[in-house]
Amino acid sequence: MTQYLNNKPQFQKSPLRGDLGGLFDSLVIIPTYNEIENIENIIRCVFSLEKQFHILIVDDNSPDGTAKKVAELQPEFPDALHLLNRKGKEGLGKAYLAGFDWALAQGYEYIIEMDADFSHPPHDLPKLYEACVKNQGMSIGSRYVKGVNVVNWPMSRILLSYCASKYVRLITGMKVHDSTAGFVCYYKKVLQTIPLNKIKFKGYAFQIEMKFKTWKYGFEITEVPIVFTDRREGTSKMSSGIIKEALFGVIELKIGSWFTRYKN
Ligand SMILES: Nc1nc2c(ncn2[C@@H]2O[C@H](COP(=O)(O)OP(=O)(O)O)[C@@H](O)[C@H]2O)c(=O)[nH]1
Ligand SMILES: [Mg+2]
Repeated sequence: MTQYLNNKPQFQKSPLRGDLGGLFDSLVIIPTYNEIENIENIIRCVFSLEKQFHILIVDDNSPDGTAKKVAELQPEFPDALHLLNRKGKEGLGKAYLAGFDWALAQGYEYIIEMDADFSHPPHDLPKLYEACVKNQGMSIGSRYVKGVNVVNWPMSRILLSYCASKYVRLITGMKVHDSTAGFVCYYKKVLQTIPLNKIKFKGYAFQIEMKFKTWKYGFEITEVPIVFTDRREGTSKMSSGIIKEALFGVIELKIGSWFTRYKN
């Protein structure tokens, strides 16, 4: 059980991993901001899977008490359910970076990003994990491998997301169909190789930046088809600022890459 009260946690290695033949080799990081309607269900859903995953919730001090709910559930899942309490809302990118640091310090081999709102089907976690074990790079739960697999999103959001992926492909030359996807599994070496302290974006651009750098550092990327369903509970934190960041961020990434040596 882990609970940290500031953004610079002291890491203590859990005794559960390493010698147990990969039983607890993987961590699902779920960033949360006001997810009280989803948090218990998503945690229970992940722990009900046959393949064992540990969970780290990274909460940005949600006013609705999301973190408190997690803390209440921790005694039921000792050593498997972890919580990182951050001081305030800093965007999904920063939350994930804090989660990555924690996961690497703990020694997890496979580190997964997933939303709290059931948009990413938890039953696809084993499939995502297996693809990453196979390629020892990155696997992406992808909406756009074959056509468009999105349920319940308004047409405007589907178009935005789909066009964004085409735009990223065009500008960067990266052969990924769903570059803004937030359902991603990393082999730890990827996160140890990319200079995480230089990751600058926070929203969708964060997702694009991580994929772009994974690709630039020469890791393999596999897209696994999933069906993305819009949240049924709670509200989206998507904003026009996040779209703007992605729009200009992609160009910045491309230009930045001309001046960077990617040594693996
Ligand atoms: N810790 C943290 N989590 C966030 C923040 N913004 C969004 N999230 C979480 O990131 C995930 C995706 O956000 P969501 O609002 O569903 O974005 P959408 O799917 O693009 O509409 C959810 O689990 C949110 O609770 C943030 O600033 N901090
Ligand atoms: Mg969502």
